[in-house]
Amino acid sequence: MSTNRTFTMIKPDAVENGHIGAILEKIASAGFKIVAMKYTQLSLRDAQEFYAIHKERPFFGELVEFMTRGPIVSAILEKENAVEDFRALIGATNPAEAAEGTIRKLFATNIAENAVHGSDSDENAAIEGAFHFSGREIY
Ligand code: RTP
Ligand code: MG
Repeated sequence: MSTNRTFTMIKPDAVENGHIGAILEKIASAGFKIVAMKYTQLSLRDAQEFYAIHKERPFFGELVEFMTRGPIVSAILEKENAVEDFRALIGATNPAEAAEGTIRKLFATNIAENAVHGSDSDENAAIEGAFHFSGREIY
């Protein structure tokens, strides 16, 4: 994957609350092009592997339970400076600290159920995109 891509998930809370359309609209308006997308549900194993970096954190069990409790939308997005610009668009992990107009400020429930994921580096964007999509699913 080239460095102008990032990976995102619309998390179960945002799906449950009916925010898929509004979040995709924010993403498109910010200039991101969708190059892969699916509506899916993570298995326990998927979530444990995806968030393995957090496995020693106290919130790991809660995070895995949350991320597997319902469907998500996963996508690979393309734009110049994608990783950094997307993190700016989603806002801080804790929506209480997220800037006005950011996706988490608008749609997140709390620090744990925070509506969206965004890759934190080009390297992780490539790893996470490849975890969710085969080469044939990326356009
Ligand atoms: P993400 O990876 O989902 O884009 O979120 P992030 O970089 O902003 O935050 P990170 O530190 O990577 O945490 C991953 C996800 O774990 C949940 N979390 N819960 N209960 C808590 O204190 C807590 N802290 C983090 C959130 O769902 C967070 O996005
Ligand atoms: Mg993270």
